[in-house]
Amino acid sequence: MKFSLTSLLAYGLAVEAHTIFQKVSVNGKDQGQLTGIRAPNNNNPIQDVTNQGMICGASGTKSNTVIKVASGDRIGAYWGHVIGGAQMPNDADNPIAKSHKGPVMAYLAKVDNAASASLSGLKWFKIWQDTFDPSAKIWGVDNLIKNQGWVYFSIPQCVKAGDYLLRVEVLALHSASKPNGAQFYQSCAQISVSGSGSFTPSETVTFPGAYKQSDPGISTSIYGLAGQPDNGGKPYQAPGPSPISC
Ligand SMILES: [Cu+2]
Repeated sequence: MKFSLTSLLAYGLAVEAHTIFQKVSVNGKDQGQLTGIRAPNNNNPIQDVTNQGMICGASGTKSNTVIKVASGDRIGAYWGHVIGGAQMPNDADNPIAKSHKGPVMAYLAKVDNAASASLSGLKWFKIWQDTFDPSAKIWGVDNLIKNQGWVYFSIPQCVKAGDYLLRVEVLALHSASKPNGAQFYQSCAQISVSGSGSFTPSETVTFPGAYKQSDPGISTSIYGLAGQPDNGGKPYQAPGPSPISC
């Protein structure tokens, strides 16, 4: 097949300013690219909250590794514009375009075997989120960019030992006032947690199902009167449950 320069520009070189969660660190130790990760093969967002891709992204690569962590460990989740990070030298949209303001959230679901677990019917609970600071006008995504693609959170000390899928999500809200305009980016990490915690969540959610298109954190305009992405100076309510506290 022969491509004209125009079609190459339109398709081959089209730069979409999206992102992929693709790597984990444990207490600062990088576990390696796509190691222990189920990630989509491309950086396109899910824009339909009823899509199966809401679980761990569109099906793509799947590692056989299960990452060992202890409850209380500090987990880093790395986001890049494409798999590997930058799409080109000086990629201004790596790890994600600055326009893509929104929260970053992490969920766990207990599974028997993280390497082989099926994604359907899992019971998720939220362990962390970085949403929006109305006084500083800083979104979770701003902190992700400041940390060169990394977000950090701890596996709560109370979490019971065993295998889990760790779902980390960026919700980009720059077009969220349009129908199905919110962009959901998520992958999952396969982890095995050790420790003496005994927490079992009393409330869990499923994906898809946890979010509705009409949720105030999903169908929303983040632009204030001056056109800045400051949520009009108001607090922002992220979709899904509150993170567990223990
Ligand atoms: Cu995008």
